[in-house]
Amino acid sequence: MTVAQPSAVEIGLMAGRAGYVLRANDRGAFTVASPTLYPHMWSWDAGFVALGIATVSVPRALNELRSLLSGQWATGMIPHILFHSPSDYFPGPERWRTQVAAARPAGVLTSGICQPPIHVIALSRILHDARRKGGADQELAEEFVRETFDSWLAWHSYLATARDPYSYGLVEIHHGWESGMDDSPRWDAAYANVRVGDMPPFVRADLAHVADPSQRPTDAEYATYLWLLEQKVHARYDDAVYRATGDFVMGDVLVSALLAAASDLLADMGEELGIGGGASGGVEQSRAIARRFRTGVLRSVNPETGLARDLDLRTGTWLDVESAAGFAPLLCGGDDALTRRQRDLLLGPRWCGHSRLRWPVVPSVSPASPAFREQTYWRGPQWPVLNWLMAWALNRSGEQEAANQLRLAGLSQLVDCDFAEYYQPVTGETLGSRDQSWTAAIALDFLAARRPAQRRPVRWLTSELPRITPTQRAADLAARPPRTRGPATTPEMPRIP
Ligand code: 2M8
Repeated sequence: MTVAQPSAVEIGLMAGRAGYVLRANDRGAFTVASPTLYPHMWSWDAGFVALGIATVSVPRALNELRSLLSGQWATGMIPHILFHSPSDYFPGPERWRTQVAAARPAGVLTSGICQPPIHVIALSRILHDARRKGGADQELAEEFVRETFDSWLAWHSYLATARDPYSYGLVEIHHGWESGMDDSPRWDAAYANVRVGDMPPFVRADLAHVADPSQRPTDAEYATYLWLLEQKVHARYDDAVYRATGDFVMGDVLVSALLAAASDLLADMGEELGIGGGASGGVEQSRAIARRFRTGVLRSVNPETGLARDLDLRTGTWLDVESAAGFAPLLCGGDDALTRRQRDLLLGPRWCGHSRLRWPVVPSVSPASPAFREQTYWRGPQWPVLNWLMAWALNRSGEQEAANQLRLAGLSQLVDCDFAEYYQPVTGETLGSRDQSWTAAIALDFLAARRPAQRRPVRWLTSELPRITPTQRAADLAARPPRTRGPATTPEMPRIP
């Protein structure tokens, strides 16, 4: 498929507007995930945000991660939301009631579950940037790694122990929100067995921020999410108690692959900086975590489809769904033949090369799958951060050409500068929230186009992109449907206890 590449002017505008979005979403020490729909700090969003900010300011990027760590629980868990100020977001801290948990942090309100461990991947990229810049940035970044090494290790160790008590090599998640892919068909079979019990009534706030409710999970799905939240509260956020009593216990391949990759990177940084040494030191622990979860991910692959599978740990059933999480082995590596097979599959006609796609970038679910839905959240739409992850993984495995293909197509998708939460894969329409921080952040990262030798300036990038004729560009723009936007709202301020 030929993709119309952005012009030099469009690229300049994109960089400026992405920087503006991150600046506007900056609340001082942290960045909100989006201005209205997600007015707090989300865990994996913060990782992407930090690596995007690092292209502009290393100190501010490090502060983002420092701020996230202020919410770390005594167990090592990094919670999925840090609530810094009141908002209309639901479920807020009143619903999470984390005061029942002994391990909660002091001084900041948080949710009681976690999200994919992307943070050390971001940190290693920030360190990479800082070293290129040298001087004060390099010193700051290296000092930050020394200062926080044990916190990241505690986070990874939490996932490797409390969330994999039987050493399966798959991180156990207790809520679909922990996968980051809330309503993905990955969880349909498991959710179908959940019977929602008695719980306090609720009013959803999210639907007020999108143009069309079909872009978000259904009410029934939301009730299930809140029911699992109640079960976590009843278990006092004790993982072992929840495991025995909760309705949703899944081995998540994507989380596991990210844990493996992040643990390797943590060990690399520890070695480079001479920290975490010794036989029982952090470097060795990190390598062991990486090995275990890489093995778990590789073991989950269905030999027929070539995709990794989640495991329902309550029933022992593999979950065969054609979601982007199936490419988990690309992220953690470990089997070169499989990496090549997954590269071809990802770029081929069931995925990025599917004939119906507006942009050849990673869809959340294969358009060839019966589970595919064009505009429903994690059931098919394209999430730029997923495309970034796959491009990052391909690059790391030495598949530069494939990585660059995803990067250039990803940049073309973002050329309207909406920086939407996600994209309708067939029409290219922007969906969900606009000015989403992580989308702006990965645009900056893609524009910075780090290469192994040296970081290239944006000027270089424009010469790499083939020019398009005005006629072709006009035809592309005319082919797009008109954009719809959510109503503007003035939320009431609820009380944070
Ligand atoms: C979405 O999740 C939140 C719940 O955590 C929501 O729907 O309210 C997901 O896309 C998640 O992956 C993301 O981190 C979050 C904020 O962008 O929004």
